[in-house]
Amino acid sequence: MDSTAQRAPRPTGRTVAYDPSSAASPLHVRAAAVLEAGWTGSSTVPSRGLYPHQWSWDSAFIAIGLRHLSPLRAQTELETLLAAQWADGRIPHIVFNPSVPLDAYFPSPDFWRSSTAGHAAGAPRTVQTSGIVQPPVHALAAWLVHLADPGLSRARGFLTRVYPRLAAWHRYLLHRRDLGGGGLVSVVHPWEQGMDNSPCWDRPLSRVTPAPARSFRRADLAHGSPEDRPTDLDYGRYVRLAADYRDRGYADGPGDFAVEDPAFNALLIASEYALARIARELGAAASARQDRAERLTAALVERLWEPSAGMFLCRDVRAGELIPERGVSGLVPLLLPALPRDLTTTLVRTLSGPHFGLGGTTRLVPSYDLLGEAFDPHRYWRGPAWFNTSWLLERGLRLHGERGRADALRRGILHTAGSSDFAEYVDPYTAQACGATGFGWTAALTLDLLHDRPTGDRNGVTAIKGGDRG
Ligand code: 9WN
Repeated sequence: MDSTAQRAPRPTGRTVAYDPSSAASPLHVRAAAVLEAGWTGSSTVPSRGLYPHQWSWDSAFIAIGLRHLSPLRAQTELETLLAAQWADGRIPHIVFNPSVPLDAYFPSPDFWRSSTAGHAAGAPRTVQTSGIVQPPVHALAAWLVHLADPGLSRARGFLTRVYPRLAAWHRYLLHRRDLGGGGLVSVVHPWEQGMDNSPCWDRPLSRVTPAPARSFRRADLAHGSPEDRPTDLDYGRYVRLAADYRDRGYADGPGDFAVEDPAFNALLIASEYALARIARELGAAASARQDRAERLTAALVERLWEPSAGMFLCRDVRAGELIPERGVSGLVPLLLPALPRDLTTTLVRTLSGPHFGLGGTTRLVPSYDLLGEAFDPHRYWRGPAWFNTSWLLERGLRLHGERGRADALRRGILHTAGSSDFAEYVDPYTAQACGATGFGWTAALTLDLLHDRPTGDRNGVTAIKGGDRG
């Protein structure tokens, strides 16, 4: 039997026996071993070497997989992140582990200086964090984690505790980050959108004066080949943007970089649907959230859909125009239930056409246009395929009834996760592993797909479906 087709058994206990070195072990055992190795006692690192702290959207994806091994750990993962929330509602993109040496990752806590520079914005005093955010996958993750063991969740008051924090997070994004004035959220740094080095940022980033290379020391190059990582020039710009934001006390407003991104906003909408479900479960009114999710979907179409590209594009808010680059982010809204039918059909066609090649030249979804001038199959977010975006698109295909394509993508994800040793990302043509191996969300989302039943109710899909009003 194809090892990727196996179903993981229901977990029987908290710990999992494994042989981490054996590629012959079943896929779910190997995936569980990755998560076990990354667990710090209260959260999971994306990668012990390259990313040794807690990252925001990584933790959300990790919780989605971890719930199949230990619903308690998955709840804890999210609660640890939410404990570092700022008083203004933002969830920081990194929560630093104080026992990790400062030079293990750059920018380190002494760069962000959250508890002092972020004081006015309400940064926590006792934990050090970054001051920017990442995509809001958290409410979706919280709902899925709840569904894994509703009894435990209710007994621990999990949703009761996380709901107000998640609601404050969405309020922050919707009220403080509508920098374009059209109802959508803007990111103010490429790290916020999560696809750091995408060619979609090249144009807005070109207006940013880079920080001098000698003013900072990168830690990432100790772990990966420079050809696979962002250039020093790009890093200089990342550092400048983050330092300027910090020096403004992390106050939101006009800055050099503001982009409305389709994936960030689509994930917010999916999470609004999840918050509606959480509200309903807690006996609170949910219809306003459902309405908001539908209004946001309409704003997304209005502001970011580009018919001639057959997909969504990013909007450069400062320049007041769409950015003419096809990134995978522009396909992620396929995840949304209220997208007009003609748009979902077009998105599926674009996904399978020459720009992304799914089902033809590629097995996983490339992060950027195969035909784009800036395409590079190995460099960070400029072409390689990541597992989280492929997982999101697998969910989207399934949601819209594209079962054959969803099944093929699922097989591609599972096979590649195993063959690449749970790589951070892969060459979209050859599936050659790039970046770190034993990567957290790759293992977690593998587990999630292994647990998904071929027929019947799929939590991951129905959770983003919207559904009944309350
Ligand atoms: C900056 C942790 C993170 C992911 C991002 C990925 C990368 C960091 C970096 O690693 O970003 O946040 O140093 O490049 O691009 O998506 O969350 O895995």
